[in-house]
Amino acid sequence: NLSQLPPPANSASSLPLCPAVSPYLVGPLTISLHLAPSLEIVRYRNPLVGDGGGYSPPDCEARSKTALIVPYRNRQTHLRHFLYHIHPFLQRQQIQYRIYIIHQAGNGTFNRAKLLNVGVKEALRDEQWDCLVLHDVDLLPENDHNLYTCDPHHPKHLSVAMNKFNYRLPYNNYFGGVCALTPDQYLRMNGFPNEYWGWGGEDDDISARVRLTGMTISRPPVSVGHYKMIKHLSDRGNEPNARRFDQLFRTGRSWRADGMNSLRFELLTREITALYVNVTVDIGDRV
Ligand code: BGN
Repeated sequence: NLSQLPPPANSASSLPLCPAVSPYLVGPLTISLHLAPSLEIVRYRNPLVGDGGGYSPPDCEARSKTALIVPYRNRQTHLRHFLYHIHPFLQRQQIQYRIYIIHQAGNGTFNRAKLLNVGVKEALRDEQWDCLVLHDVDLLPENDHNLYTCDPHHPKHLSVAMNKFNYRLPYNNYFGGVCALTPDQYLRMNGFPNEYWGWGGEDDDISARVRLTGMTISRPPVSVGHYKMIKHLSDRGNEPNARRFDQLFRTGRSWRADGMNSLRFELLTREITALYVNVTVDIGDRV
């Protein structure tokens, strides 16, 4: 049965706890985007990655169990770059992890935040993850001191310095790109909004939810939170969402009714591939 995942190898082990700081971290990374590596090459380079893109450190018990959730449609070369880069990056951090690629079926308008809700729901069916990292497929972390673990006291924004914004935060409440929340933090804000179809605003809505539920954002230092965005043209099916200004204006009134508690979707397939779990989902379209 393809939807049944075996437990990660060391989940109930008697191994010693991994060190507080992984000895494998190297700091700043140089990323080459010359040719997108094939999935075979990525597999070959990551022999310890198990089915569904899962990994546990072989010689110590991880301090964090992280699910990486990536909204996706029609970005094959990005996905190959992403997997090639992210698997070794996460292994150097000595965390236990699995990667979920949440693929929006059909040609309807893209909906990043709703796909993230689906991903969280599907990931939490497998395992009691203690950290959810919500990740755009076109962003590659450039420093492995940027830990893919959660801050139990604050939702964490990881992509604080992206090349496309000249390695600075574009504005104070920016929460787009990559963030890390515990399941508790995530559920406290009723997850993410389901009604932002197309580009823009959904990350600002999520950021508003953080404040509306009495939390504040934590961030790594700018020098550590560097990301390279893979260049691309704007996508068909992800045109700017003209309603985003109105929607954002109403978040304070809508967040309790729009989110995890109103999430509806049809799971089409859930496939365990060698490097990730592929969840293909029909999330409908803007009404
Ligand atoms: C903002 C967008 C974000 C986007 C960042 C960076 C909106 C809402 C209306 C103010 N927000 O302006 O979604 O991530 O730019 O590109 O468009």
